[in-house]
Amino acid sequence: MTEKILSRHVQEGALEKGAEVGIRIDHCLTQDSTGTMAWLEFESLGLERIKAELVVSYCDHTSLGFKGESTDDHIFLQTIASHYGAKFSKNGNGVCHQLHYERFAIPGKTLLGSDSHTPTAGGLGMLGIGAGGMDVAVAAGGGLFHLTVPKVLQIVLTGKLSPGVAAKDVALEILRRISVKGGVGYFIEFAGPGVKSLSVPERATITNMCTETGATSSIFPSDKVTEAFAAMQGRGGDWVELAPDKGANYDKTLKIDLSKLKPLVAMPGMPDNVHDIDEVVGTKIDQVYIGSCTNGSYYDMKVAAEMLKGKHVCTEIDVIVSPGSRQAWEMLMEDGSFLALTKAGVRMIEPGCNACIGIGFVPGHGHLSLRTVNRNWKGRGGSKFGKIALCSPQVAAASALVGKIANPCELPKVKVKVDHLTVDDYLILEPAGEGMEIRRGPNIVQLEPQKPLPSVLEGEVLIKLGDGISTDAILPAGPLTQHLRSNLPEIAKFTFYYEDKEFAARAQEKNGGFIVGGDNYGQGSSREHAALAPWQLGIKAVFAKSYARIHRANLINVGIIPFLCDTDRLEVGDQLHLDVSKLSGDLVLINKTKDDKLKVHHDLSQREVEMVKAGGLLAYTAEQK
Ligand code: MIC
Ligand code: SF4
Repeated sequence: MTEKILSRHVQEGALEKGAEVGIRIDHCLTQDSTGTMAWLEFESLGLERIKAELVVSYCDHTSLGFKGESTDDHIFLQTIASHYGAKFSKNGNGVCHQLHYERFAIPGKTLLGSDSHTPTAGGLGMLGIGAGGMDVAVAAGGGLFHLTVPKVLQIVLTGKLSPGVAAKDVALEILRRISVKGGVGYFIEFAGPGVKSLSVPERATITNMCTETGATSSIFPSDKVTEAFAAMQGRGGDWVELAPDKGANYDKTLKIDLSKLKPLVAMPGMPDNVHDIDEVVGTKIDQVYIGSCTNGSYYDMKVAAEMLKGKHVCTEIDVIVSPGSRQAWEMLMEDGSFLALTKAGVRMIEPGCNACIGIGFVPGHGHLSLRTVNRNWKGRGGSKFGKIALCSPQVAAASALVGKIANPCELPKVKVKVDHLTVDDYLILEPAGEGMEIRRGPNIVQLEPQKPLPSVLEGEVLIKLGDGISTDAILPAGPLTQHLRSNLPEIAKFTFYYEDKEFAARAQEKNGGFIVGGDNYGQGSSREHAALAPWQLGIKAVFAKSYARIHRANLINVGIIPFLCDTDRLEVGDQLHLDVSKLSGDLVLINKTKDDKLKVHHDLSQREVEMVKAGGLLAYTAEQK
């Protein structure tokens, strides 16, 4: 399926595994925390209008507008989208990924989003890829998106989920088996007789969370189930079939028997810290949060409502429900679930990202919050000290009743069938066109121009980190920074805030320097601020053992070379010297402090080498004109 889609979109390079190709992008999406930068970058391209078939600017991450700066960001996003010809989804309408598969996704087409969970659209058979804002800006302007052609991992599903077991458990099972690194360099394709037992929202839960394996994208076939879902969305005409050819080859295959799965929980730390429910049942919790782009569908909410109807949640904890879209929100009102949840003691919050990135409901000291979201690493919920565990809406609802992790399979079965959906696009605005004045608050700060790479990089190692450093560790989201996403000089002050509060000040004082990471450096979000902020602080290069795909691309886009090397011999304070006048083959890194020489290399393509030499993607794109 992915080969078919790529072959219809490839415009540059040969479609061979491991080779770099440039593909045409049909749809683009931006959201409010990465979108302001993406749109400023789009503006700097000097185009009159967007050129991709459809671009939607969504507001969802800071929809509650708890700071005036975020409100200014929203107005900027609304007016700039309208000016350049993009649709705009207003605050309160829901989370970009859920909205995109509900209202816009088309099987077989490509979607590039400035958010790592863009593969959610794969639940409807669309090839969604997460990228940094600069890549999305270029694609929105009709430019190609470049990627290394991944291998394909086929996951064959058989059987059917048992009552109490959910699509989320499939996602957690995949993470348990292949880990947060197991998808790196792969597209994941779902196949097998079990596929037809899963609805589109259930499939979208799985593709959403395959992001956590490091996969470039993941996709389900587009079949009769997809067709019925598109028809319920009033978009029957958008449906096309998508299936693999008989005898198609895969690089790897994994089998999951849905009927054998049990409820699972990813305990704090990493999304692959997965446990059988039996191992963690009875663990005391302090909060339950049901929502996010992983589990925000009407079906998910309705299941929770049916489980809590006529009962009360435990008053020792807080229970919050935030549907993923206004469609789900309205339907919960129409069918009485909203009232049932409210009477059960649940706090209902408007559709949006909300607690998922720590906008509200930040867990307290030593607290454990049980959530249906997709990420649970340190700092994710908006504080360093609160912990997050991941589970299905079924586990969350069962646990909400007793204030402890509980097994939904031990409760009476609930059956939910969705046979109609309410469509309401009132908060999706059509563009007005060039006449629209772009309104910018003082927080919208234009990026400084990208400067060509010097021939020598010199400076000090400013920080040394372990394996699996997430973009949340590099640049935390949540209440600290969320309102500063459009203001790079200000947000840069929070770089590595939870790892080392003095980092930004030290980097500024020393006029930049180097970062040393471990394995899978930069895993997690597409947030290009995690590359832009170090760039703003004068970081000259990163040395690590391996990089997560999107962060690697973001570093290159801002002109920072992600070097590969054995980092064991590098320490904080080491003075380094690296001649980068020739970027071919191995380079010799001179450690002046230790009087040591270290071989370093990079895996940049020729195009990427040209890009870093120019100073980054924007400078390179300007040079190409
Ligand atoms: C996330 O879930 O980490 C985010 C917040 O949606 C990010 C985007 C961002 O940093 O704004 C993502 O997934 O890319
Ligand atoms: Fe929003 Fe959370 Fe989804 Fe990111 S993972 S898009 S913060 S709901």
